[in-house]
Amino acid sequence: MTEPHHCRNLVLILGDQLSPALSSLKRADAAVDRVLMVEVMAEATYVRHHKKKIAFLFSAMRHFAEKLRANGWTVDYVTLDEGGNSGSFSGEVARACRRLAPQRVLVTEPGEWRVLEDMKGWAADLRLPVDILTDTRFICSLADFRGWATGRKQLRMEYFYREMRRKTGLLMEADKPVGGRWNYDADNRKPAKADLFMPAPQGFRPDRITREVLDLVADRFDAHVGALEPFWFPVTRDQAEEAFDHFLATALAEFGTYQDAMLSGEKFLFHSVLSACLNAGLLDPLQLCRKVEAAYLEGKVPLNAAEGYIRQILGWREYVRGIYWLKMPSYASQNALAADRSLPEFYWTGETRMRCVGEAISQTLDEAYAHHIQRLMVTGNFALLAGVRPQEVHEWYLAVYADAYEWVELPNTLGMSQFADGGLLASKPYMSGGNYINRMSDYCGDCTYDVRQRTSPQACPFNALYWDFLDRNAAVLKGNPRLGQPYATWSRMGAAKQEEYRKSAADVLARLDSGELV
Ligand code: FAD
Ligand code: DLZ
Ligand code: SF4
Repeated sequence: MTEPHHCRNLVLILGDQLSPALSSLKRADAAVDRVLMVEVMAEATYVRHHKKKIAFLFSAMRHFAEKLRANGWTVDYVTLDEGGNSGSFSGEVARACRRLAPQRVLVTEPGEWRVLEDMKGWAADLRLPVDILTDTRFICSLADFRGWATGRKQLRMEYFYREMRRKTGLLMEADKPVGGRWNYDADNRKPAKADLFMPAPQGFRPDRITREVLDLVADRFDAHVGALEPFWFPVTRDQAEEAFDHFLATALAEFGTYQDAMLSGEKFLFHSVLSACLNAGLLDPLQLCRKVEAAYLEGKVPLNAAEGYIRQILGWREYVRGIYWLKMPSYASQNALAADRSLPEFYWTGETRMRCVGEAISQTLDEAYAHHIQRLMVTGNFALLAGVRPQEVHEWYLAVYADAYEWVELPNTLGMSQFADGGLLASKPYMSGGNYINRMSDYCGDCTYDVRQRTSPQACPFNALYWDFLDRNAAVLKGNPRLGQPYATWSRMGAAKQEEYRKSAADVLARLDSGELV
């Protein structure tokens, strides 16, 4: 800790604000202002974050503080173990104000509603001006998103994305999309084969700072989920950029084609595994999109890959943030399907006989990472079909993924995956029986259950749960035009077959509720 010294502005930088171009830093002056960064128990425990997530963030924070110091800033960095650490943002800002008597506090707006609510009380509590500045690190400002959303009946990502393509000029020829189509998803549905050359994300050996953090996390967060080591994540901007360049050179070309594929033992396939870095501020989203566009223009990657990747960042990532801030705080408590089952314990342990779910969860516990289709069509799909309370599903996703902050996790979980917002984000629930998982992966071959059986005790649980879900939720979903076909199939099935499905689903759900191995 630095010696007491009055400063002009106190600049609080949060753990996911590790960007040199941060609005609060841009407003400040290294000669007279002081940066405050704090490791606090409240942030580390408001959900039981995965050990790797805490280690990643503390290490990235400590490295960022070093970088700021090297660039001439005076940084007060409060470690978790520092004597007197009050354990919360509010407490630490108050303590720093007593120590440094600043004239003003500067902070860039946080990524979570609950933190913003706290911050709004600081000026009165501290009797000081507290400037909460716009976060300019996103490609679409919240004001522009609100403008886009105003007056629209439906807020579909695809239309927002087209607008963003036009605005940024990414993959555009005058006012037309390059190649004539906005979206190449139809080319992106190939299952992967084990004999494909499989790239691996770039890993980094822990340095002294990371080792100290790993010891701290091992010591203080033993009760949290997940494996701490091996720890290989990038923790600095330079490393994150190196990892991105490695992805560009080794994996991007196949990203589109195998985007929805899943393969036993292959945790990363052709994904970039950079969301944790991006969300902590170690990478700049627009810069990534420009680099991907350049790789396409130089003929290094095909259009379906470049467009697919850019859509995830320019489209989905910006869109879910807009939705979050548009709809909070009521968004968090929605439960359109009135789902009320507890989250099965195996989400925390990986102990299930369902091979697909077991793979997705155990790699999540190992790496604090699973790719999108595992999150959506395996763990998310199962929770949706089983009728798990969306708020419990939300807490799980927020805890276990290194990239999880509420602004991005909540709309993905509650909206896209659990349909708890009643269809604001997705025009129909993302759900499937075992067939889809079988088509997109090699999991079913080695599973205890049989994906081809429908209602026997050996049948894949997804099969009966799928029909039972449609049946249970008919009052809400039957009128959905995109579900006309499955409901027609269900009706044609006849009463006896329907009853078999209901009974089989009831068996699975009873086993889940009693804690039996499913
Ligand atoms: P890639 O497949 O390489 O994609 C590139 C980038 O695009 C990602 O790094 C990410 O920044 C962005 N991206 C892709 N899809 C989305 C999306 N749907 N929403 C926002 N950004 C997207 N992503 C998070 O960053 N944090 C979360 O907490 C999170 N929770 C999710 C929960 C559920 C239930 C689901 C279905 C998805 C969630 N996602 C979340 C979105 C997505 O699964 C992850 O961004 C992605 O898997 C990260 O891996 P990657 O970096 O290898 O991504
Ligand atoms: C996620 C997290 C964790 C685990 N710990 C800290 C911390 O000790 N200090 C900090 O500044 N930020 C942390 N974070 C990130 C915050 O939770 C995040 O900044 C807010 O949720 C706003 O998005
Ligand atoms: Fe998953 Fe069903 Fe396939 Fe088993 S059979 S891996 S439970 S989809």
